[in-house]
Amino acid sequence: MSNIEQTLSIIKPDAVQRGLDNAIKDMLKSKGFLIIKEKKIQIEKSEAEKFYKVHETKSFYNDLCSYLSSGPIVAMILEKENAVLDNRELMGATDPKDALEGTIREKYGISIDKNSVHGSDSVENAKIEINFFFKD
Ligand code: IDP
Ligand code: MG
Repeated sequence: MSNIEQTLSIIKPDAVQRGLDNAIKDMLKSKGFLIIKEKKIQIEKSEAEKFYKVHETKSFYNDLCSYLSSGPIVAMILEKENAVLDNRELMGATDPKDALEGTIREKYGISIDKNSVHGSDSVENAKIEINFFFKD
């Protein structure tokens, strides 16, 4: 049975700044992801705080929100079979030094904070995050 899902992917400021948007999109497309919508934007810190609210008690929350709002990002709606988990697998571990070979973070991530991509972690959060960036 098919299980087509959508998930939210973000190419983070470190990767956009290094001109890696197309290389990352090519990795996604080569794994069968369709890019349904995309936009390059820079968000306010207050918007980053809303987006990452789940992390508000963490020590790194303030730096994380400053970082996500520090430069242009590319937000994308990705679609494919099992998109949420397959995107997490293609992204690799949060800390690039733990990310498996062939993953986006292994290839392009600089550090745990500058790890090049975001991806929704559940179907439920994917819906919330897609709505956050593409509600209109
Ligand atoms: P994820 O991006 O792999 O889903 P989360 O645990 O949801 O990882 O954390 C969100 C983001 O917060 C990470 O992508 C990373 O940039 C940052 N982050 C997570 N843990 C740490 C940490 O221990 N120190 C600094 N930044 C962190
Ligand atoms: Mg997460």
